[in-house]
Amino acid sequence: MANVDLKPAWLSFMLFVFVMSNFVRDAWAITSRIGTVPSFQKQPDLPSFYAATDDDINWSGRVLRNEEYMRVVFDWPGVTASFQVDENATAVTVMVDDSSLVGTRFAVFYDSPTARHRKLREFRTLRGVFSYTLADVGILGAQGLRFEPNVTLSMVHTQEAQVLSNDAAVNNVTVLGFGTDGFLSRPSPSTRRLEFIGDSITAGYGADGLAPCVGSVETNNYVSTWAHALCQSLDAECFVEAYSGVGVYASYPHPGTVDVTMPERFADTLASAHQLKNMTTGGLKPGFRWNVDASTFRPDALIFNLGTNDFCCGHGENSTFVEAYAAAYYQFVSKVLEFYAVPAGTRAKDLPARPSSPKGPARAGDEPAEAPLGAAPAPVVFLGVGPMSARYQGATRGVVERLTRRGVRAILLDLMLDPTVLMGGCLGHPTGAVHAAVAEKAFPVVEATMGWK
Ligand SMILES: *[C@@H]1O[C@H](CO)[C@@H](O)[C@H](O)[C@H]1NC(C)=O
Ligand SMILES: *[C@@H]1O[C@H](CO)[C@@H](O)[C@H](O)[C@H]1NC(C)=O
Ligand SMILES: *[C@@H]1O[C@H](CO)[C@@H](O)[C@H](O)[C@H]1NC(C)=O
Ligand SMILES: *[C@@H]1O[C@H](CO)[C@@H](O)[C@H](O)[C@H]1NC(C)=O
Ligand SMILES: *[C@@H]1O[C@H](CO)[C@@H](O)[C@H](O)[C@H]1NC(C)=O
Ligand SMILES: CC(=O)N[C@H]1CO[C@H](CO)[C@@H](O)[C@@H]1O
Repeated sequence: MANVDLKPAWLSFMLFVFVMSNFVRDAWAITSRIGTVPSFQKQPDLPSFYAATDDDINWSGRVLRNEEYMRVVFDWPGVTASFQVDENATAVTVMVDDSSLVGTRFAVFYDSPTARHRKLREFRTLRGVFSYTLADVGILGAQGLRFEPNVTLSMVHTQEAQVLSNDAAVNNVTVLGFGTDGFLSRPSPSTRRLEFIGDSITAGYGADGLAPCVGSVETNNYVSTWAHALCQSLDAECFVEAYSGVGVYASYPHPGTVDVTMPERFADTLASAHQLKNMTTGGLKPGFRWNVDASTFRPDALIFNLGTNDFCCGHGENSTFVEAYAAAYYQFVSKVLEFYAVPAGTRAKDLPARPSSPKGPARAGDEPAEAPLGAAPAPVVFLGVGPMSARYQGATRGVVERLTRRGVRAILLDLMLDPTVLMGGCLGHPTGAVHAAVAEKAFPVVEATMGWK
């Protein structure tokens, strides 16, 4: 949750209230939607159905592919399905089996040679198996768009597992497939790839809310974040691992959730894997291990922003803690770089397609004489600080310097805005407008460093 300095008794009480109010509101929302205006409609019969595991559908982000049942299961925010639609289609739908308690939300984007990143709509799912319209001639026409050659549709998951239900067993989302009267095909591969690793800021906690409010399916939204804005403005394909409350060395103390740090969660295919503690053993429910496969997805840059939660609660005044944070952060970044290291001797044709070598304005000493972690250049590392607090800036700068000494191209990414800017969203989090300002600040730094002008 937020990096707000509250006294512990207040904190527990407030969190209790938040959890209960969420529950009541969500229960009400479900009942009212079922009773009055449902968010799903009976779908027209569409002649073609593409299974979620079909080769024509591209998934970005961590998903569990069930080839046997031809389904794709996920719960991290930012997971994206994308595909091209031909010019004669009139509608595309998605069939979702949502096992979460309160439903989840998706945003749909349209890209064509003439219109970039146009948001068509957002929709909220219901528990159960239903179809939802992603796009049709009416929705497109209302925005002056149409199905034309080389249109790509992207469906982005905008919520976090932990908001959907406290029960890890019932908060995943399964996509069964896509219906259409046209043809779907794989989009042309993106030449720029980013991986974001962050906390509630990157997950979009409370970004659609206006304070006072708390995180919920209504107020949280990944597509309102600085991370999503950067992916779009840089035309990059993104993998996102973001989890509210998470820290590098210590997560935000929250009575309702398990204290797991990002270095531990990084191994999870489903963000919910670590959500439940086994009451008998005290151990965590094992999840599906995510095996980083550099031949499938290898980011050009890793963009971390972790520390807002670590430095809550006065931890910044504890020098032992600050040192432990810096050591854990350095180790975590090193570990992730190791996952993406390509063994010496790997033939170029075995590597994923990469853009021509970045020739950004590297300061002398930034660029290693030779890539130290393998045959292919290691991803550039950005360590973000802000916009909720700069308390972790000093320690994070130390991590950047240590990585740089080792030959890693590491950059401190300053995401702090003018102190007069109010975060405005739920529990001290940035609103979509503030996120946009953060992205605007980060954009020239990432663009220049990566040589992506
Ligand atoms: C779309 O329809 C036109 C006219 O019937 C046809 O010439 C064209 O080949 C169709 N395009 C595709 C991708 O099927
Ligand atoms: C669509 O993409 C294909 C191949 O990527 C290209 O040859 C064609 O010119 C594009 N058409 C339009 C209208 O942009
Ligand atoms: C997803 O949720 C369903 C229904 O609660 C559960 O049976 C299933 O095991 C979950 N799948 C995964 C991969 O966790
Ligand atoms: C908890 O751990 C015990 C012992 O390993 C196991 O028998 C039990 O099934 C676990 N419970 C859950 C809910 O995973
Ligand atoms: C300072 O942080 C260390 C490391 O987390 C912890 O063991 C110690 O108890 C903390 N000291 C105080 C006074 O909180
Ligand atoms: C065509 C396209 O965008 N392909 C992407 C599909 O997803 C993988 C990751 O799973 C990317 O690496 C591809 O670039």
